[in-house]
Amino acid sequence: MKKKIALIFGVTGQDGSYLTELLLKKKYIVHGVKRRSSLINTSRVDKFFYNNKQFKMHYGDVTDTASIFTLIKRIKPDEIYNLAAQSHVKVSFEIPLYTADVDALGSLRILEAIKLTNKKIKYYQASSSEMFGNSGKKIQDEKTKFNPQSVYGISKVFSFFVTKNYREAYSMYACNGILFNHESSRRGETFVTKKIVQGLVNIKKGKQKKLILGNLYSIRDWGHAKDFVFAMWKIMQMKKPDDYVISTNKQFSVKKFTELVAKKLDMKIIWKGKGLNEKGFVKNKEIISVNKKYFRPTDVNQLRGNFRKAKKQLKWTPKHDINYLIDEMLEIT
Ligand code: NAP
Ligand code: G4F
Repeated sequence: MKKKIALIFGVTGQDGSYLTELLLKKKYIVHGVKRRSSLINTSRVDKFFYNNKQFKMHYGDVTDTASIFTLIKRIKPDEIYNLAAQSHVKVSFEIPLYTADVDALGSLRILEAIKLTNKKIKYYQASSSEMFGNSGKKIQDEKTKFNPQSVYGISKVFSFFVTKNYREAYSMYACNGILFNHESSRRGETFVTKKIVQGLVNIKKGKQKKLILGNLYSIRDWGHAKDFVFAMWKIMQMKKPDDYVISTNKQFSVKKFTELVAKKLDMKIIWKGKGLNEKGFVKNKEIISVNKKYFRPTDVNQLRGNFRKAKKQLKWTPKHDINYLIDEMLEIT
């Protein structure tokens, strides 16, 4: 039987590396798109697939329409996963136009290339719970109204609707995974979970004095990236394309996540003070403080996803809980 061919935009990221691993196990030929950078930025994939003949990388960029067309024409993929994004919400306040170019128009460029090249190619869009923003609902699902709080979230809403529109207007297999936060040992260092794990491990080893955080009271629904890329693949194997919330339906504050990590490192945190003066002490030594530079002009207060539709239709449930997530992150930090 002919092997399926997948093309992944954003292959060098956290999800790109887990998805590559999954698709190679499923006997796909995987093509990944990497960006040119002055230092090597492919460590997440080189480490695992460098010598794998079923895996190939190509230069490209979702801001470069010609490279998208060229790759799709040359590779002739069965499935395209668009994971490419300026994925940091806080950074989207600092480089909003660039963020919109990549996160909103990038998706449209790929969809248009599919439409003009071969409408049978399936398309996955990496949509985000940031689209819900401050929705006013305690639990969010596919029917919850979007109220995004950043250019990142707004760009993802554009991509969500453009994906739905190409599905409806051109009968394309185009679908959205609305993924809630998912983490792993491969998570980028500036996202809060990785920053906390790395910071506390370094403090424990005496390599770092303090961990400086922003909004400790922000609440997220954190899953494991391994489970979430499996959901991406499942979404692409359905008879009909559709949109699905992927989450754990459990939520924790940034403060609670910090306490859970500290406990596993045998560090008991005593909190003192309030607001910007709140500090965390271990054995009377100040190890955590708050700085306004890590706050966003507008933040999403709380997220908790209802994955009932994915459970029913995709037969998907998350396999790993927050304890597994923290253990894995601690083991490989
Ligand atoms: P990530 O680690 O930041 O990876 C993003 C990927 O996009 C990287 O490979 C990056 O390349 C690439 N990229 C950035 N700009 C690009 C451009 N102009 N052209 C081509 N590629 C570009 O993010 P992730 O956590 O794996 O997330 C994957 C996708 O899911 C993203 O779209 C993100 O917005 C979305 N998402 C993530 C979560 C989550 O909690 N992780 C939740 C919901 C949705 P470099 O390596 O060169 O930077
Ligand atoms: O880890 P974060 O930066 O993730 P955020 O903003 O929720 O976005 C991530 O998840 C989205 C899905 O909901 C993805 F679409 C997106 O691509 C990305 O993967 O921040 C989580 C929370 C925020 O409320 C932030 O204000 O933690 C708070 N926080 C508190 N101190 C901090 C910090 N965030 C960061 N990055 N750094 C801090 O020091």
